[in-house]
Formats: sequence, structure tokens, C-alpha cells
Amino acid sequence: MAPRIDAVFDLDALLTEDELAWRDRARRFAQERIAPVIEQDFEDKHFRRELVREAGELGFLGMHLTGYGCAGAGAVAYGLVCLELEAADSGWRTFVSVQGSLAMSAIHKYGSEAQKERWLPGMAAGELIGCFALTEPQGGSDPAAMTTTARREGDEWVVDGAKRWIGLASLADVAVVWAKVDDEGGDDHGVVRGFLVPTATPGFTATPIDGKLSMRASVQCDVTFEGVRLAGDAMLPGARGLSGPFGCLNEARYGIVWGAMGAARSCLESALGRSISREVFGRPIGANQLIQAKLADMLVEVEKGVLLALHLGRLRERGALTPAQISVGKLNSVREALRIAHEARAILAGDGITNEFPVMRHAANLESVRTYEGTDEVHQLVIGRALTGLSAF
Ligand code: TGC
Repeated sequence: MAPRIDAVFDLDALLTEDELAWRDRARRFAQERIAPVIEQDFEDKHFRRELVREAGELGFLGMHLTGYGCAGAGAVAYGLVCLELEAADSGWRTFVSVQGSLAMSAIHKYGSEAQKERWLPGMAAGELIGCFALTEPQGGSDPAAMTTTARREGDEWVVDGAKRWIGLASLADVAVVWAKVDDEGGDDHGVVRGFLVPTATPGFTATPIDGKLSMRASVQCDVTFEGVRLAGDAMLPGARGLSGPFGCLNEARYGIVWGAMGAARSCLESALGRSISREVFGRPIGANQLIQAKLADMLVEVEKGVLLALHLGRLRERGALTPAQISVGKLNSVREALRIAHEARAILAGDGITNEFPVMRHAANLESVRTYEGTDEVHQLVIGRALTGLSAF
């Protein structure tokens, strides 16, 4: 059993009883239900659908939302759950993000009462899966360039286009689809709006992307819409323009600020355990100054990252968190988690490239986390814009 590093900074003293209870529930789920099977699932490219209901029963799905069967938990509690899930595997934190922060959050923020009643309780319970279709094949950083359209035909909407890298789409019951309205002369012509698309609708096709060397225990898809006909009330009434999807991305990016530190902690725990148990030159490798320096630097970054996440969480609970602050957190957490994964791999030496340890899996997963929900570069430019008042986009 690897040593735990939580105690070093006494983070628990900064958390409420309720937050600790959420953290412990998520840690148990991650350690008992995900950790024992994750290496095989990663190898087999298998997403364990049956755990979705369990995650729902534990209250993790849309847990920061209120009403409609959602737990109404605070931002810090949600962050702690993300951290514990990602300590097991980024794919599971990604699932909770896509379901809760993206799909459910879009419906909760922008949906009509009927849309909320129709979808949210089942999604919170893990009976229904949602996905969030924003990114298109030509590139994810510039969603303003999307070409997917929704045009009005009589009482119906007709959606045509393609999306890529859409998490869970082939398993989903409903897709939140962002499309430009094609209505020459209308007020909404060319404006991005959100639509709720039941995935059983003819013309909706989701194809899992194969050949991934990252996030292998979760599913990302190419999605096509060929004349997908929707009822006239399929549009989310409360979202108009890109601020709609960006409002949801804020939520998901916030979860990553915490989650990536879970992957980092797991890597540090592996390296620390090994540095004590493995002997070279007649003593544990952890007795060497160079190894201790690496471990110390890793610990410093994990603790700083978690404290930053906690600060952002408290800001969010006060309604004071800005997108640029989220960018600081997402950029820092994922960048440092990747560095920690690479250092941990070095400490583990040859064994570090095997699945005896979770480190290479975390490192591979974090390459995806670094790219989705805004690349490092997008977040650097968001921060640069906040600093200078000048947009580099
Ligand atoms: P700009 O055109 O100026 O802004 C458009 C409108 O959006 C507003 N806005 C925001 N609102 C809320 N939160 C934010 N963070 C916002 N950022 C911008 C803005 O005020 C404006 O509103 P309005 O009312 O004036 O029209 O866009 P920009 O120049 O500000 O943004 C450029 C840039 C590069 C930052 C933005 O395009 C961006 O963030 N690009 C990255 C896109 C991204 O993260 N894609 C991820 C796709 S989803 C995903 O990865 C899911 S993966 C999980 C899975 O499905 O498995």
C-alpha cells in the first residue's frame, strides 16, 4: 500500500464535514469500484456502463445542480469528487464532467421547465446518459467557426453537420448539440443555439473513435447529423450565442482544476511507495538526495494545485469566480500533473512503463485533458487577454 500524502498539508482542516463526506464517498467508489478494474478496462478500451447508475445513486451526477433529483452540493464538494475519481482514472472524471458539468448543466441553465423535467432526474440517477456536442472535425479551439446548422421547416428543426471528440455519444440517450441557425432574414440567422437531440432520432450517428492511446477506458465519438428532424421545442430557450456553451465549459474546466490533481496525487503516491520499497546500491532509492528532491517538488506542486483549486472553489461558492481564474487553474493543474506523471515515471524506472503502476496511464490520459476544454495555449491567451486587455485570438 502506497503511503498517503493527504496528511502532509492538513487540507482536511480547510474542509467542512459535508465536504469530507463527499470526498470519502468518492474515494471509496474510486478505490473499490474503479481501481480494481481500470488497468484491464484501459487495455480493453472498455467503459463500464454499469457503474453509471452507481455513480448516480451516490449523487455524483450533476451534484452541484439543485432540484430535479440533483444533490445541490457546493463547488468544493464537487471538486473533491472530481479529484478522487481522477485519482483512479481521468476517463471517469471525464464522464462525470460530461454528464454533470456539460450536458446536465446546459439543460439546467438554459432549458425550459419541460426540458428539465424530461431529462434531468433520469440523468442525475444515472438512468440516462447525456453528451455535449460542440467541437467539430476541423478543430476544437474555435467553436465560432462551427458549420453544423439547424434550419426551421414548418414546426420542426432540421439539424445537419458533424462533430468530433464527443464523449459518451455512442452510449448517450440525449445530445446537447450546438448549431448555427440557418434562417435567412431571421433574428437568429448565424447565431449559435443549443438543441436537445434524443440520440434515437433518425439521422443521428455516433461512431467511437478508435486508435486512442489515451482515455481508453472512456468513449469519444465522431457524430454526424443528416437531416435530423426535431420537434419545434427542441431548442434550449435560455442560450443564445457562444456564451451558452462557454458557460458550461466554465463548469467542466473548474472540475478539471481539481481532477488533474487527483491524477497527480496518484502518480506521486506510486513514486513515493516505490522509492521506499525499491533498493538500489544497497538502500532504498528514496534515501538518495536526487529522488527526494523530485518527490519534494512533486509534493509542492500537488499541494499548491489543490490549494489553488480550493481557492477557486470558495470563489465559485461566493459567485465570484471568473473565466480567467478558471483558466489559471486549468492550465496549472494539468501542466503540473503531466510534469508530476513524467517525474514519477522516471523514479519508477523501467517498471514505470508497465501497467503494474498507474503512472503511464495517467500520463497518457492527461495528454487528452491538456487538450480538451481549452488547450494550454487557449488558456494562456485567455489569461493574457485578462492581463493586457488585448485579445490575441
Ligand atoms: P468570443 O467570440 O469573443 O466570445 C463569444 C461569446 O462568449 C462569451 N464568452 C464566455 N462566456 C462565458 N464564459 C466564458 N468562459 C466565455 N468566454 C467567452 C463572450 O463574452 C461572448 O459573449 P457575447 O454575449 O458577447 O457573444 O470568443 P472569445 O474570443 O472570447 O473566445 C475565444 C476562445 C479561444 C477563448 C474560445 O473560443 C475558447 O475557449 N476556445 C476553446 C474551446 C474549447 O474549450 N472547446 C472545448 C470543447 S468541449 C470539450 O472539450 C468537451 S470534451 C469532453 C467530452 O465531450 O468528452
